[in-house]
Amino acid sequence: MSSETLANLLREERRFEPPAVLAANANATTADHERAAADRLGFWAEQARRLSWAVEPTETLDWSNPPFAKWFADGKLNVAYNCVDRHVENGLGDRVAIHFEGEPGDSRSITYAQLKDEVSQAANALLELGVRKGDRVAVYLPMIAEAVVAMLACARIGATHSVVFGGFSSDAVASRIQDAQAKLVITADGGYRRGKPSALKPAIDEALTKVEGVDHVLVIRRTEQEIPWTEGRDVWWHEITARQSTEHTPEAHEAEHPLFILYTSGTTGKPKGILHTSGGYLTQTSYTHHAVFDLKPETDVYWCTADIGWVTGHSYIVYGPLSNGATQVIYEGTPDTPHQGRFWEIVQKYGVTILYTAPTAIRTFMKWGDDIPAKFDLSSLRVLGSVGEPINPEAWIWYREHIGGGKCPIVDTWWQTETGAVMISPLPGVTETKPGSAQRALPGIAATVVDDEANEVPNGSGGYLVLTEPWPSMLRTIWGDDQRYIDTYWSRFQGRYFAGDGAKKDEDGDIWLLGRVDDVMLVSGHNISTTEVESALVGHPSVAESAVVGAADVTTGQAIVAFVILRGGVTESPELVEELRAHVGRTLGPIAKPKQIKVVGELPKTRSGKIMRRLLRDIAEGREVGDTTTLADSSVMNLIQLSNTGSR
Ligand code: 6R9
Repeated sequence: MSSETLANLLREERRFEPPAVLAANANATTADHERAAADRLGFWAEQARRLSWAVEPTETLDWSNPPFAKWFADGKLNVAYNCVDRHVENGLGDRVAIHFEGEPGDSRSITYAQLKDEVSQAANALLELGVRKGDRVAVYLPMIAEAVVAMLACARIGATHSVVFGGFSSDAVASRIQDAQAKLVITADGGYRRGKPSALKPAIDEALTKVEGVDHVLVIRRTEQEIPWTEGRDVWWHEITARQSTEHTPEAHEAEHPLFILYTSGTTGKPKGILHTSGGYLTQTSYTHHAVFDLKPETDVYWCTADIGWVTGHSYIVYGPLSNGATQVIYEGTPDTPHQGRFWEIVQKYGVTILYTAPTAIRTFMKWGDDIPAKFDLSSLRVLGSVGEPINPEAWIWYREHIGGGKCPIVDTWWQTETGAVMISPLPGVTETKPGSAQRALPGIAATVVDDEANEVPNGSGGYLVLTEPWPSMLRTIWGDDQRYIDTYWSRFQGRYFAGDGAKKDEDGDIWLLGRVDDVMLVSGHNISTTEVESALVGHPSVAESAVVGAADVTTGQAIVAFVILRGGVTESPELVEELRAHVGRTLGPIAKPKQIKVVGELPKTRSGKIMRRLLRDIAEGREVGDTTTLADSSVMNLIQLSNTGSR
């Protein structure tokens, strides 16, 4: 990286006041930031009291051996008890925990009392299969309610789960099973995707030809398709759970007991097993879910559209919402099956009040057209969330108008697998929002932007996002590799956590995320963020989505190459491409004008919706395309390469 930090090109002046009705009764208040700033550890000790502890912690943070943190170390609790049993004990057993909606249209509502029985039976089944506290269990499932039950059953007995995206290849599953030395795998025959059953178990069978140490495969029946079966190793979930008691006494585990490992692919090298532990993680997911989404568990219906295999599914489907006694929707399938209004039909059916989704989904809905959500009653919605990528101002405005009816605050939540919970976000009822900005570190969190020399940048400048104090839900290490944990996160800027994202502070000191530092382009000596150029392109009425990369260029070092998807009804022409280049020039300045613009039908994305710019760079530089194993749909690259041969 050159010594010049990220350019600050985008000007976005729109502002939205918090709605008065919401502000009057919001969970978060303007005083929270000040209170936490005055006594950060006291603030977190107070938040820890949201939970039920078998042994109350007397210690908040032990940072005597940085960067290895211990939070609430002398406390003991059971995470599953906190997410399920205590609500039943508090008389809320009849409250719906999960409204499950299958892709084919089957549905099932599960109360907290039923969830307690199912989690207890699953915990007893794991014990019968020889799983013990400290063992690792791999979970490879579709988006069904049993995925939640499986994770909570592990947490209950102190087994550490490692959820792998259903849809990752058998090689990806094998390497993750091996790295964590999982003893048991929980999978399903298959799940429904795009209108048909899609098999899962064969990938596990293949993975298990490559790794050792897995005693049993526990198989949930979902699609009833034919699957291979290994006698003695494979066990049907419905058979083993049916014979278990619905009683299971939860043991209290140490606050620092490993709760889960979740692998992030990163751009290079072996996947990193991000380790999260129990007490601090649950404290911060619980608090942030309460404050950031303004959850009122008695009346809200919450829906996070993430997959369980992404950290968002862990923190904001399982642990945050359930620890708060929320009622939530879980949807198995794709947003366009059987029609493009499926999400809005679900919002209408359940009266969803809080919706949490990703910019990639929002841009897809924009592309499909305003008339689709307009056919449904979305008036129940009151808070909208975004996560996974920077949200372009135009997508933000579209979300607000066409989904939120112009009345819902949008919380643009910045965080990572590594941070475990939301770190930077507006607070509904408190923050005056700015389209495209995650704005401010949450109470109890310390974030800033620094330059190459680790100096904090002044307002109005860009640089690297860092976290300057430990936080309760921080990763504790990379599974089995403490040195890599130190090198990756704590070495670039001494004593500070380096997130790997570029960011800028605006004139008010609010934070705008600019994308991964690895994706930043260096054009004629200027660092330019992919996010800002993409936002400018999506700001043009003809463009639905875009991805921008820097390709090697003899004169400018790197040249900006943009891939764009046009909105429905717009046709490609050389004039349009010229107009788009001019539009970026007008919006951001001549330096940011793309040298080339390629019109494509799809963009390569991971299962959590992140654009894999690395692959587009391969195309832009005429290289063979690299590793595509974490793509949601690997055929996309062939399509882009084909459409590319025709362009200049
Ligand atoms: C939760 C999650 C982490 C990376 C992160 C950043 C990007 C996530 C964002 C955002 C801008 C937001 N990211 N939320 N960028 N604004 N609101 O996505 O975790 O899959 O580990 O990805 O995602 O680049 O560093 P994970």
